[in-house]
Amino acid sequence: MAIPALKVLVVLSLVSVLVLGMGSACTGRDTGLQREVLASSAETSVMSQSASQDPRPNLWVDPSGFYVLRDDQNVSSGMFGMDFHIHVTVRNLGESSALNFSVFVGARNVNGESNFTIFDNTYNILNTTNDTVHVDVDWRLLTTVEGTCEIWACADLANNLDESNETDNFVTIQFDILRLETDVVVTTGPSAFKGGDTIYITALVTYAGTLEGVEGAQISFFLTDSNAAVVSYTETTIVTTDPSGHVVHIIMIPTWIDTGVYYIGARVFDEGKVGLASVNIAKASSEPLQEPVNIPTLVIVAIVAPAAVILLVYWFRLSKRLR
Ligand SMILES: [Ca+2]
Ligand SMILES: [Ca+2]
Repeated sequence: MAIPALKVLVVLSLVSVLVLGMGSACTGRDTGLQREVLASSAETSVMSQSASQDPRPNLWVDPSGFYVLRDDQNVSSGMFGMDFHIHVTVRNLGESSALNFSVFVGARNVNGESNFTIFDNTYNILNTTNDTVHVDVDWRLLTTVEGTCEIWACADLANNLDESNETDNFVTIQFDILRLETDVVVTTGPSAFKGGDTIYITALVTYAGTLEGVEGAQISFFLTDSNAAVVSYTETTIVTTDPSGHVVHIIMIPTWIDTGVYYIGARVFDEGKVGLASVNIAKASSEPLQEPVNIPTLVIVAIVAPAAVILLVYWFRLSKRLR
């Protein structure tokens, strides 16, 4: 039995030598790389300790989660009357809950001349790690002033929440407001009229080159002659298109107008469009062909007529005394 015991002892000794040898070989490869890894680990540990020591929340507006959609497509431009959807993603990267914080969305032009709020609301993020609030905003562009602007989003705008990082709460997207280009189709039912008649107009305003109606467009109508000159006293009041881009209105045809072919023009905001629909206007049947009395004529009549009456009375009294 002594011999097998000796064999086992020898084998164990050899294994021990091999293991120790390998261990010393690993130790022998403790190169600069290993020291760098260890140092890096130590730094990471210090950083994580430092971060973990800051108990404050930290709101972060994720730039990749901030975008403007139209019909579910990402867009960076638009025109008056178009509807957009703005999406904002806010995360709390901090170590405690972010309570009762605001999210504002706005637009400003790049010159800083105008800046307005599109949306604001208050949110809570109760969990402490990477929890997220998704803010969805419907926005209709209601300016015709073209130019480059920025859509912006800001978490905790008034800085009511003490955060471990206050510099990552604001993001912007460039957004170009394009000139409103429209097509206008005017229909009148009958196309033959006479002086003194009323023309009933139906008009459809669409984005140029499309069938999409423009809602909220301000439009007025007028008559032009064949030289595209606006006929006096025919411009209508301004009316606003409905959600489908339609509008109905009337034009009063002056009784004094010459017979002939005329055209109905329209003015969409400040842009005039002429020759949209032709109308044939005949002589007024019962009204005399005369220009309307204008204001200077009325003023002269108002001054001269009383003076004439006073003079007449004075002359009458004077003639009575002379008798
Ligand atoms: Ca922050
Ligand atoms: Ca803050």
